[in-house]
Amino acid sequence: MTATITAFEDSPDQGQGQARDMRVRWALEEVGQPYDVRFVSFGDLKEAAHLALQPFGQIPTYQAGDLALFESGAIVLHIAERRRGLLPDDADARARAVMWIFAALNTVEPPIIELEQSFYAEGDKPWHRERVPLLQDHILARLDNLSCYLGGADWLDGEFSVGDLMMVMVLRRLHGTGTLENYQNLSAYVARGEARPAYKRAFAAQSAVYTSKAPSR
Ligand SMILES: N[C@@H](CCC(=O)N[C@@H](CS)C(=O)NCC(=O)O)C(=O)O
Repeated sequence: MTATITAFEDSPDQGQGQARDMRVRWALEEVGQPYDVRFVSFGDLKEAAHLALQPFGQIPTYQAGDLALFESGAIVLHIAERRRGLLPDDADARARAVMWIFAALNTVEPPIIELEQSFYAEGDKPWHRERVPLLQDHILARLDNLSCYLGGADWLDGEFSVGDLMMVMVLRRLHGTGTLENYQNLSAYVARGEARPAYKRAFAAQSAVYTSKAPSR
């Protein structure tokens, strides 16, 4: 059964892998699950039809048969659970892979998003300039710990897993900020993720939307 996901018709980053459908596309490519994409505008996101699928008016969503899901973490975990390739066989190692999804989404991503959003939401406030270093420090504290934990390993827990997929996607949000470059092992970790054939296929499919070379599926 072919799943259908939603993605931006016109993404703010023009298909450079930051919109969260990229996480889902990558997971689908890793497990070899075919998918269709339904493109939505920012207006569509707030319409009743989309809100019935995603109560917060966001992308991505995932539909396959009777199942409809939202939240990129839940979608990616579902994909990983249904097909081989993203979760280890060993039960304890599977639990740890899931733990890393939560760590990426609950511990590492929030300060990154807070800084990003501060520019849109508070950029014009007189105190914003003073707040930025504080928000940057929150990110650096997480990166220090993560970098220390990863050390010289290729992946967070042995073989590549869905936990790495999510962590790489979260760290990629720092592209262009100069932050990741201070951590040689984290930069190499992200590059390792981006070098995976499944990542490349997902990225090409997302960016092709903007270069009008989208392969028909
Ligand atoms: N926690 C959600 C966040 C989804 C999210 O923020 N999606 C963004 C695009 S990457 C969006 O739809 N933004 C439009 C909006 O919030 O109005 C997830 O991981 O799926």
